[in-house]
Amino acid sequence: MSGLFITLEGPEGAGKSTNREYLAERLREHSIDVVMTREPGGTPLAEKIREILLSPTDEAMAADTELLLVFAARAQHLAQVIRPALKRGAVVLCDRFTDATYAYQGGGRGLSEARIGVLESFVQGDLRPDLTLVFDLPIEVGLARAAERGRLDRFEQEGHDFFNAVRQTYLRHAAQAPERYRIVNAAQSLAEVQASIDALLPQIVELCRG
Ligand code: Z5A
Repeated sequence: MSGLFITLEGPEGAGKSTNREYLAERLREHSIDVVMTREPGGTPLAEKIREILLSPTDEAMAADTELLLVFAARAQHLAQVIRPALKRGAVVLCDRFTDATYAYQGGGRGLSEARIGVLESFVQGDLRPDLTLVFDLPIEVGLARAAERGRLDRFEQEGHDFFNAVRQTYLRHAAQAPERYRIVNAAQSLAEVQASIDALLPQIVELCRG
């Protein structure tokens, strides 16, 4: 694989989608071939799985069901979008990936990292993101931003302890592998967050150029 795989992560309302667009524009100014995508989803079939994952239901979804659906969507996304894009040398900017599984199904739902790791190896082989930007902010700030959009999805209906575990898992993973992760303070104004991205841009462009 010759492309570059960049993921954007963080708790609810951290600004991943907004800043994915911003980063894509900056990279395109350097004539870099960028593919923007997201998880769960990124293909028509994987987007159907996303709908199942996000829709509130009367029947509680078992944590293992949630985990397997996340990886089922990921297998489809990898086959249809991510691997072909990397193969042709593109930069893939993906809004959430397996770090979200460790954060939500691991930290949030309490599933073991060993169990998640088995599926990670099964579905991804040795493919891992080259760079992960973690947009970090106090959970109350992120949830307030998400709530402004109106109806809450199945994850957004969780409580404080769940989101705190999600955030702490991201921060722990980032601390364990600082060469792969960059933490962006997402509690700042949008202009300040984008200035932080601008500051990272030279090293990201250098990575893209290999
Ligand atoms: N999930 C999982 O459980 N396991 C997995 O493996 C994966 C996912 C891959 C859907 O993801 C859910 O799937 C997710 C985890 C689970 N949980 N939920 N819910 P998602 O990424 O689609 O959902 P999300 O995190 O809720 O997305 P989001 O709320 O849209 O967040 P965002 O993309 O980080 O933020 P945004 O859309 O760019 O911005 C949100 C709002 O804040 C918007 O109005 C912006 O204009 C505003 N904003 C952004 N930045 C700022 C700043 N700096 N200041 C002020 N306002 C701002």
